[in-house]
Amino acid sequence: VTPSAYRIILEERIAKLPPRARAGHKGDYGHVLIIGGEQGMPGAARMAGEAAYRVGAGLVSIATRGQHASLLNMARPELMCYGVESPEDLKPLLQRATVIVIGPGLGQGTWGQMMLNEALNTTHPLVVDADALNLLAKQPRQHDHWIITPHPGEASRLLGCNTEEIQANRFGAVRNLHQRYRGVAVLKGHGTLVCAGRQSLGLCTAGNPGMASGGMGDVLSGAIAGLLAQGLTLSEAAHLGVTIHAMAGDRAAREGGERGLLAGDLMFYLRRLANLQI
Ligand code: NPW
Ligand code: AMP
Ligand code: MG
Repeated sequence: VTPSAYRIILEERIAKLPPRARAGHKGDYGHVLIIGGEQGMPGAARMAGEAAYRVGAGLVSIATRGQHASLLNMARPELMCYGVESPEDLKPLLQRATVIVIGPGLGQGTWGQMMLNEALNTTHPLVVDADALNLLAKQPRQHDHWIITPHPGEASRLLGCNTEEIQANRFGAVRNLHQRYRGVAVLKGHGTLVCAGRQSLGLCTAGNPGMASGGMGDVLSGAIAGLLAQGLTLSEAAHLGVTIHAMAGDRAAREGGERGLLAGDLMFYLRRLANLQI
């Protein structure tokens, strides 16, 4: 797929986003709650949150470890940040949100497990990523209202095989992920795949190896959630989120090269692409 063909794909997919009304207010564009940021990893939650804002979410909150809340709030004041230590702390935040992301920097300890158990009680659309997927692999469940976004390592845990087997048959793997976990499955990596049903399989050929750096997947989960928050279906948000994210990576690499590309460098381009400033 050529860059100009990607432009057409993006235009078609962005057309699914309702245009912002002149009198629109932040309540019209959804409220994303990111749950993550265990010891040492508040940055993952921050990047997911910022990406959700950069594709157009109205409000973004972060539920994180107590010691990280004020730090995150200072780093990106637009994010509302809450220290959450128990399921009771999380409940009111889940009620206020319209879309949930769980996983970026969540860790796999008791705190992360407790947060995941509580988050899975919600009926809101969910993006399940990173450590939430590693926890899910130990206790598999099915949902129709979630998007799972594993990289090949996480996919191998979810399917109980090794990474090489995933990479040897990526189409089969994404179909198996969808079959076993339901909802929408996104298998990340070079040539990201999206499976939203038995007859629905998408391949993204945009993106580049500069994107093989820490935090890149956290940006993707936030971007998908920001699109869900604006009313797209699970399938639409997964396809558009993957497209915008990969194209943003390509734009950023075009500016400064692949080597040394940071996940945070995508934010500027996410905004531009979400507004069709290509
Ligand atoms: P190998 O080595 O080939 O066997 P993990 P993580 C494989 C947080 N972060 N193709 C590969 O396996 C995340 O949000 C926080 C092939 C690799 O070693 C998580 O919560 C950051 N194989 C947590 O860290 C920034 C591939 O998977 C292994 C592959 C752990 O997440 C960083 C790594 O997977 C990070 O996002 C591919 N394309 N991609 C922050 N700033 O706060 C991956 N693999 O062990 O689940 O570790 O992905 O780093
Ligand atoms: P994660 O491993 O969760 O941080 O996710 C990495 C993100 O960067 C995913 O969206 C991948 O698809 C993307 N990515 C990483 N390496 C490449 C690559 N070589 N080509 C295209 N996309 C990549
Ligand atoms: Mg990741």
